[in-house]
Amino acid sequence: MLKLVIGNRRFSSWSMRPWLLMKQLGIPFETQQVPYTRADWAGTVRALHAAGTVPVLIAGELVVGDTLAIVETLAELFPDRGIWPADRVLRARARSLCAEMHSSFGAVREECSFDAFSPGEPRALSARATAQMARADAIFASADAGGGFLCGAYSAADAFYTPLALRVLQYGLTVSAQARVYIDRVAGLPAVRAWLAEAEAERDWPPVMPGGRPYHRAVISAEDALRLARRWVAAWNARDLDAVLAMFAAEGAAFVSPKAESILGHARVEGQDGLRRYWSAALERIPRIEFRLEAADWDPATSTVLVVYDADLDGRRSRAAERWVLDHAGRIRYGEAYYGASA
Ligand SMILES: N[C@@H](CCC(=O)N[C@@H](CS)C(=O)NCC(=O)O)C(=O)O
Repeated sequence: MLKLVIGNRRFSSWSMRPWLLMKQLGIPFETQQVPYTRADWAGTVRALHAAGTVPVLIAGELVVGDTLAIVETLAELFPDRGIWPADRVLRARARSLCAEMHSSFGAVREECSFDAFSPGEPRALSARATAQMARADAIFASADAGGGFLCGAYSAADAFYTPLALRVLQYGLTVSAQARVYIDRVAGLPAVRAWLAEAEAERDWPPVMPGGRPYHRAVISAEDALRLARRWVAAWNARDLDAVLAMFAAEGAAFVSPKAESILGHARVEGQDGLRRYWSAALERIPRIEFRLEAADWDPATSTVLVVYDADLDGRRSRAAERWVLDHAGRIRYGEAYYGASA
């Protein structure tokens, strides 16, 4: 089975190209992801291929880096899939377009770096990037006249231009109506939709990237954060452990609390089973719980809710706060409890 090593779907436009091509043309392969937030990213990728970039294609003894070489290797392995068009004129055009993508469009790439979560707010471009987009526009618009794709049927050329087409949507770039037809067509392809859906679901960590950018799309509104906090308070006051646990990620949830430290001997509790054990033990020791919510502040940049409340645990009252980092599904992936002065 072929293996394609990729970076994060949210950011890695180069990884996207051969992945789309193989999916769209029905070539079976497995994906191995090396997430960018992994501490040893560069070493891991370099161990596979000395260039140290993704994507890398592994096909038996062949280990191929660089998208152009990957596409040529795939065309050799699967000569009947239409990776390059059968027609020699179209084939020459497809090769030329792929090479142009590989060597050009640098200013657009720099000014509008590929980000599947970018919300489409219009961005002003430099003169260089504007000129490059005019060229891209002509390429996109040329598709409409033919079979709907850039070189007849879907080929490597379309896979190569899809990330640029998506940047138009990610950064609200102005294009001609004809170019837009092509952009919407490729954006709606099943392989593209699958890539973007998986980008949403990628559970990379930490939630804030180096430089402070959030990894996850902001998943809820400020009102939702308040609703979440109210549900949480109601669930604890009702001693409804299932309802509390349902607010935490099904996998990989973690919670840190000084109370866990005193009950279990360690402050950090992991996973649904660990949380259930900890809170069951806590509920046994505390016959009466009464929480009163004071505030729930939502920070969309870090997908974090800060909950401030009064905690009455069997008559012992204290000011308290919890910080919850939400995952892409709006569940608590990481929580931490802080206890303050007596209320
Ligand atoms: N020319 C290469 C470019 C690959 C590339 O730059 N990939 C990016 C991810 S989209 C990467 O690995 N960057 C990490 C680095 O350069 O250290 C190709 O076509 O595959």
